[in-house]
Amino acid sequence: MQRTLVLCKPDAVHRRLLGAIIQRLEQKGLRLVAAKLVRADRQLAERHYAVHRGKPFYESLVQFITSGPTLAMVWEGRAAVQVVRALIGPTDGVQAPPGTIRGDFALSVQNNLVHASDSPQTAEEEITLWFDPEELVAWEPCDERWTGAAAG
Ligand code: IDP
Ligand code: MG
Repeated sequence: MQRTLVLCKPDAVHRRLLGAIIQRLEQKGLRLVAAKLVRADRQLAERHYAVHRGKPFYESLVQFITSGPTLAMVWEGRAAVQVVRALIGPTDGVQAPPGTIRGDFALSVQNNLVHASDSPQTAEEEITLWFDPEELVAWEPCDERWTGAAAG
């Protein structure tokens, strides 16, 4: 089972879109295994976006991601990395097709609501960066007794 890091960036928190974003990941069948609200400091932001250091948008991006709370999450499921990238859509909200999170809710390139790991290797590194191991809660899907459908 694969895991991926998903961040709801400060614009998602400010715009009250956390529920809508989480709903899509849950509806797809992915499992939430960790979540916390974090105000990223500059060091965390720089480590997270190290690959973009030197690019024209880097400084603005670091400012943005440290500007308010981020909901950091780990989601698990079959091909979770690829599946979440498909659900969020391309980076630029203008290019992102309707039906994707960015396509439905974002018009900006920078303020595009969500980050998701782009490979299994990156996912491992990013999960380690944002979470301590004991913050990950592994669980199995419940059986029907939990829904009341079986024995009440
Ligand atoms: P991704 O989030 O779709 O993986 P990346 O290319 O890895 O996109 O860029 C990381 C983040 O940097 C984007 O999500 C977006 O917030 C920001 N970003 C990327 N390209 C630009 C740009 O050209 N202008 C402003 N911000 C950008
Ligand atoms: Mg990226």
